[in-house]
Amino acid sequence: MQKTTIAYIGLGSNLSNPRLQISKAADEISQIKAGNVIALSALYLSKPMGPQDQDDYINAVIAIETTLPALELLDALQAIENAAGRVRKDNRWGARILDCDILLFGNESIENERLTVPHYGMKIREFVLLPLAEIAPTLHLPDGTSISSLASEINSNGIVKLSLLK
Ligand code: A4P
Ligand code: MG
Repeated sequence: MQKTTIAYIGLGSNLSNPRLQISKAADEISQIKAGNVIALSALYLSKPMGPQDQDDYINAVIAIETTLPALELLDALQAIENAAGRVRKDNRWGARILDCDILLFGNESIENERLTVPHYGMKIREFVLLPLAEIAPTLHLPDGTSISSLASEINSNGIVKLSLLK
């Protein structure tokens, strides 16, 4: 039997109708072969981290169960980013149509030229921790840190959990 891994993916967008971009991305992720979506957080409206001359972001976290190895999952996510029209620019943390980051891949720690998992910024980003704690309150990082404790301690920086009607 093939190995199945639960992966958590952070989604972010602040261009070209961000709410639509995130719902489309979730839909496309559900169609990745060798994977099933097991949870999707609410959408969160967050202040931009990085340059402030850009719009607020919509963020969410999706959990999938997959038999793909991590690098193949990254390939699939980058194809989804590219299909959404993502243009990679040099401005660090600048505006983007769609960003799909692998936050966690099972309990693995991965470090190679294409992939760092757990994602390097996840412990200090409210727009990752709050949606992640919403769908996986009992989850721990490979180093044993509890996601719920990180989420309860982080400065929320004005993040708003959106209801379906808003
Ligand atoms: N890469 C390494 N590890 C990973 C991983 N765990 N998941 C490599 C995904 N990719 C990973 O990514 C650059 C390279 O990182 C990839 O080719 C992959 O091999 P990218 O998506 O092209 O570049 P990026 O996302 O612009 O870079 P960076 O530094 O990862 O940006 P971040 O950290 O993703 O931040 N503010 C709010 N409120 N919400 C946001 O979502 N996002 C950013 C981007 C800035 N400000 C934000 C938000
Ligand atoms: Mg990225």
